[in-house]
Amino acid sequence: MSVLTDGQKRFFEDFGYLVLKQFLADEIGWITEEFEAVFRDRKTMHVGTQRSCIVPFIDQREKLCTLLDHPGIHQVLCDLLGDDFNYLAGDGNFYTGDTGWHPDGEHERGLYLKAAFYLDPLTRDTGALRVIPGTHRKQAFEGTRVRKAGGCKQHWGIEQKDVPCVALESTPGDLVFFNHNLMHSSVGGSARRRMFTMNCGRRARTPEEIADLEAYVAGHSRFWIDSSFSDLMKRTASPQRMKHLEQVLAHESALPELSAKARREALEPARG
Ligand SMILES: O=C(O)CCC(=O)C(=O)O
Repeated sequence: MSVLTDGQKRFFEDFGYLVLKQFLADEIGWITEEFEAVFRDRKTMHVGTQRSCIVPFIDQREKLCTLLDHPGIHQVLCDLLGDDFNYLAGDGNFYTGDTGWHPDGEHERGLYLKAAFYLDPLTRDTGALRVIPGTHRKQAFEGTRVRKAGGCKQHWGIEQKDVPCVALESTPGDLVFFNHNLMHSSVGGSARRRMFTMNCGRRARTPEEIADLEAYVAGHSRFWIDSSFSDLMKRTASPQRMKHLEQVLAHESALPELSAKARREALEPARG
């Protein structure tokens, strides 16, 4: 049974994002402890001058993997993407400072979204996610500069903080979903702003959608990973979870070679 109302589904479709206030209020304690444990286990020294990023993220701890099985989160993802949605990995971050305006994707087909878990209270000017509603609809903005808002200074002579937008001020326990094509940014965050994500997409059906999925998965080579998911994520998967991993697993055979190339060519894995 749907968790989202028809109005919420239409809001996501039309504006490209959806905030579920205090959706994880009862669980945010353990989620935050597990988040810290991943960085502790990895012995990541976050120095606060640049973003620290781990991919895949929830995969690193058995309990975090279960967020993909969480009845509420699972149902919202089914509501937005269909019951056979793909899980597409995600990152865990200590962000530092501002994030410039950008979309995460330029998808012409399918539907790709990000579920974002912000673990600190954030206001408009202290690092809350900012979005330009509707910009996931690429065609509607063709012939404008709005989907290139990163160039706000040249285009409009304004700072990134002054680009018209909605700031999704959040409290730990809120859950933010946004379409990968949506323009987003943040301003004024601390040097240790904690956030992790789960990327998901509608199951690919046509050859073109499969090609898009393969390109998306291949992009993970920048993180120097040979599979989109950890062994732990796969080993502990129930049949329900496996349904959301299987299409990616069937289309990631190019990843080891691409990652080997990335290791030869870059000094370190990408930080986002
Ligand atoms: O919170 C932020 O600073 C930006 C997040 C972001 O760009 C992303 O997850 O794609």
